[in-house]
Amino acid sequence: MSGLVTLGETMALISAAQVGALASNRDMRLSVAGAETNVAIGVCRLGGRATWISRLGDDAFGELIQRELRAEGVDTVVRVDPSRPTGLMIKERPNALRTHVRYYRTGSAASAITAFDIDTDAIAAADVLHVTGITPALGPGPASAVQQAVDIARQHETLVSLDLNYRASLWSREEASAALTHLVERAHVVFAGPEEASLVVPDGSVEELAHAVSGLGPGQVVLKLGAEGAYSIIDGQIRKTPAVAVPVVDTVGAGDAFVAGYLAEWMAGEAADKRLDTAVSAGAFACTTLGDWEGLPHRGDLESFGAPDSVQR
Ligand code: KDG
Repeated sequence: MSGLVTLGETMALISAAQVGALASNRDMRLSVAGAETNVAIGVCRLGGRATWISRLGDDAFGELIQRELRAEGVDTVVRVDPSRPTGLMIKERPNALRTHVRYYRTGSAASAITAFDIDTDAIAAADVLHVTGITPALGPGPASAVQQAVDIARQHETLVSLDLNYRASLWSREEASAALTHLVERAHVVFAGPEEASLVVPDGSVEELAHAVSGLGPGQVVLKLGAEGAYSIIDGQIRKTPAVAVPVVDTVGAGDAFVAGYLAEWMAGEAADKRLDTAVSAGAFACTTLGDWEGLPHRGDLESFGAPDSVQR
């Protein structure tokens, strides 16, 4: 096995179909959501291979998640736990200016992941292990699983990629700071927004943050700046990559698209400029559609992206 291996929780996602208070919104849409599987799907759509390690409940949501991932070409190493449910996330737009996310994931099957769930052979044979700051926030078991996965990756020279992905509703900044600093020190590639970077280094300008994160050890530090593009320090070289301007429909999942674009190109042997160009294009493309992963681009999408508007007949 090669390609990317990731681990973490993927939940059923119920989204309100219309803008307005959830309590009076009758139309809901069922899908799936998880930062790590978003990256795995993104890599597969760009022509790479990806494997996801996790636990799911023995329920319809778990079945839906497995089915969607299989349909997207993601390999799964999943333990089905009959005693715990699959996690659930509800997404509402109380008004046109706000998206609000609520988790029902305490006690979920994935929150009981342990180091024993880690597939050593898959990580040893992989090109990249991708982890996020969400998994250690789920509890001591998932935190130890991430550590174990990183240990195995480092022993086998598998690239360790970390997206800080801070989720304030899962843990405090203090808790996150200690756990994530340790992970940053052991990662080869780190992705973060500026606010997330300030969890692990003193707050400052984008440049100061990137240099400070770089000083913790990772050879590739990529700060995601949304509409401003990206600021990176890769093998000591600083780059500012402009964003691709698009009409924004939904930004959720754009960061995962960015990471998928970067890592897919790294696995394809591409140089840093190409990795970053694909990352910003994939992130922008994902903003043009609704959904956490549905708008992740295929190769063909990126080739025609940026071309003048067209009517297809
Ligand atoms: O990165 C997008 C994610 O926020 C989403 O898909 C769900 O993994 C998720 C989380 O924990 O917020």
